[in-house]
Amino acid sequence: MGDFKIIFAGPVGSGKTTAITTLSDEPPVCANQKATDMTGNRKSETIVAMDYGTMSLDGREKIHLYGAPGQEHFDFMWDILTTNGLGLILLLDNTGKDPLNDMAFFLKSFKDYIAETAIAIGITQTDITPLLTMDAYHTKLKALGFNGAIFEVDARNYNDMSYLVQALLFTLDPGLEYSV
Ligand SMILES: Nc1nc2c(ncn2[C@@H]2O[C@H](COP(=O)(O)OP(=O)(O)OP(=O)(O)O)[C@@H](O)[C@H]2O)c(=O)[nH]1
Ligand SMILES: [Mg+2]
Repeated sequence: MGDFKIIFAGPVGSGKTTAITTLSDEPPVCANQKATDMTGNRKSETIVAMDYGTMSLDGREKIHLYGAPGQEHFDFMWDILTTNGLGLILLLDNTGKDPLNDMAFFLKSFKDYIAETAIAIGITQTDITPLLTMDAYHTKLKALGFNGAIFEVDARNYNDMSYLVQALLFTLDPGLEYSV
């Protein structure tokens, strides 16, 4: 079997870069990373329009982890990133202005991809303010006509994130047991 590819999406600050950093075996290539500028007189920081890391599945298969840039003006990247992907992990910031609306927006933006693959949703920052209950997210997800697992996660926590990846893989093939 070839390598797998999972896409992380979600609004600005929802934890995509953190999640990929937490999961990645190798130091990830991240957005907002300082790029060395040889000439020294151009801007010293550049935005890489995605995050990238890898993790191994069962110590064998490699999963490529891509973070779709949160800002909408990078949405042209989303199609490119999803090509041949295995599924989507949507991260939503529970302390955001309107996380349910964010959910609707990202489900709509990635609907073709989700229809072809699978989705698992992680609600981050619930340790800061548990504003919305998981029920509210489940109800919204159903109302929008989607199925998928939803978990409270801390993007900084390896177990939380690996559980979310496993939930996505399980949705794709309930017969398979992975140990990530
Ligand atoms: N308290 C808390 N902080 C979190 C959690 N998840 C992520 N963070 C923090 O939230 C901040 C934003 O996370 P990022 O990973 O940069 O978010 P992002 O989705 O990559 O944001 P953009 O790249 O701007 O779209 C970081 O400082 C993380 O450490 C969480 O569950 N709880
Ligand atoms: Mg980021």
